[in-house]
Amino acid sequence: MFLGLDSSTQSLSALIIDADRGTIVHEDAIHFGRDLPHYGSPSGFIPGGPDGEVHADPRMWIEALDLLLSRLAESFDLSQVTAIACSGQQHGSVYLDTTFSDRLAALDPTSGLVEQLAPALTRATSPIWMDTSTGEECAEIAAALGGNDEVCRRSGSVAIERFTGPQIRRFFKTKPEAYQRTAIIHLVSSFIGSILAGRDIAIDHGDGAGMNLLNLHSLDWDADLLDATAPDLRDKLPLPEASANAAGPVSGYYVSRFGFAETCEVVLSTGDNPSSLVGMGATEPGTFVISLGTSDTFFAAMSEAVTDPNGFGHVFGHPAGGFMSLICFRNGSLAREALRDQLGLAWSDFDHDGLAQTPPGNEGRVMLPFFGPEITPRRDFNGPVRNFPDDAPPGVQIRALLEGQFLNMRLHSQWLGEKPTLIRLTGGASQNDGIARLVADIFQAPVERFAIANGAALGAAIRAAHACGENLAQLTGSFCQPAADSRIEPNRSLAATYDSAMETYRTLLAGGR
Ligand code: ADP
Ligand code: XUL
Repeated sequence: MFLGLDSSTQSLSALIIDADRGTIVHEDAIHFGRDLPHYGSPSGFIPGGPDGEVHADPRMWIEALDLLLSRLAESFDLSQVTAIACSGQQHGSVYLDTTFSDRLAALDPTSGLVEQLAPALTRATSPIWMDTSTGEECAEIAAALGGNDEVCRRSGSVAIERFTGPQIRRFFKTKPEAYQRTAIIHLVSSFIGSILAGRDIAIDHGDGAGMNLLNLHSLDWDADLLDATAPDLRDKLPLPEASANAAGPVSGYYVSRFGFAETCEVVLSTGDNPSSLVGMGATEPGTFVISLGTSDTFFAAMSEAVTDPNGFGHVFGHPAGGFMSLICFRNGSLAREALRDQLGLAWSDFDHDGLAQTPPGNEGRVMLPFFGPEITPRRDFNGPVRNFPDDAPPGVQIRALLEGQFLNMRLHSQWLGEKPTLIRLTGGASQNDGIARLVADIFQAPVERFAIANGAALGAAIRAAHACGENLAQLTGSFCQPAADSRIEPNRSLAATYDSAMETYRTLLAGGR
């Protein structure tokens, strides 16, 4: 049995697999807003932060871990678990003083984690990936390196507001004494893994690459990026290591309190996107994952590490070695919902009154689908741009939005230099048949839909099994299966239509009509 944990924005979830039988045997989750309302974070973060700050209370993550494990121990014999691995929301960081390591080593199973660990925090709240407060710090880091091209060449991404390095720099600038008192900085994923292992564990290459600090060529912290970020930073960071490495046996706290075996191994943690790459069975190049959630994300294993010359996409470590791409599109479901509400429609009308009423390619009518600020490409908010009248019929608008979104995705994933042989679609909007068909036609690749709600926790459980010697391809083959009858083949006769729509889209984006 292998336990995967995922500490995401809104919840901490657990999934246990039986690797021999190929079955998921147990699942549970703590919803931060619902189960831990005393942290005042209905959606997993503290609302109303100033200047683009989005922070969460790390005590909430710690308390959730105790609560989840006590629930698991009530309904499952945890002594059967051979290994545990964690996944965490990327980029978020936790700041701790010199007492943290000793506290971890001496955890007392007769009292709770929060009271034992919270006194070590040097920063009461943790910036998370939704934080946009570090524009100035990004500019400073880029300038120190001689430009963003160099930051991207080394770290796989230009300096990005939500990435951990710029966040650390802001902490150093605004709270220099607290920064100085900080002995160790963890990512959410390595923080949770450290508590489980009872010692500070390494940061893996998957999540570590989301910091603007890891040099992807040497797979070590980059001396110039460290210097550009904050003083003495190397001393405050765990070492970067391969994701599949073991971190040591589970802490005695978990043996005494929840009945884990003393031999149960903790495997290094990784970020939720690298973990989902495994959980979606997309560990080989050629299979692209598109997740249509609040934002849309796109990720895939890479045959070779190339970076996005435009600076929109990211390169992270692949949890099984090598690299993966990740591209985020802020106007995902947010934009689809905005148009749905403007037109006063339901999701089912979206398909029937939208896509079904209009021809593929929309007779050349194209929309830049930005209903709010966008990060890929970077755009301040100025609303969608259309090459057709604003009062066109609903069907035209809907098709233009959806085609615009996937043309934008196709255009901004071209830097990968790879065409998909298969697309695995997940997230809320993947339920929509018309949307799934559109993805197949625009990318000219078969689409499989995934029912798995928790690809990141499944990926963590599979990684735990893989690190203990189980075969990765066999594991993904048995656990990462698409929903029955969910495969959609592309209509090959539409290839030219969408090549031409892409050119129209590109022209509109460049300011033409
Ligand atoms: P997240 O993980 O970001 O919370 P989910 O993957 O759960 O998001 O997706 C939720 C989103 O899916 C909702 O915001 C909603 O807009 C969208 N959604 C749900 N059902 C449909 C549908 N049938 N068609 C299109 N979008 C849908
Ligand atoms: C990736 C990112 C998000 C978080 C969400 O760069 O910021 O996908 O990992 O959990």
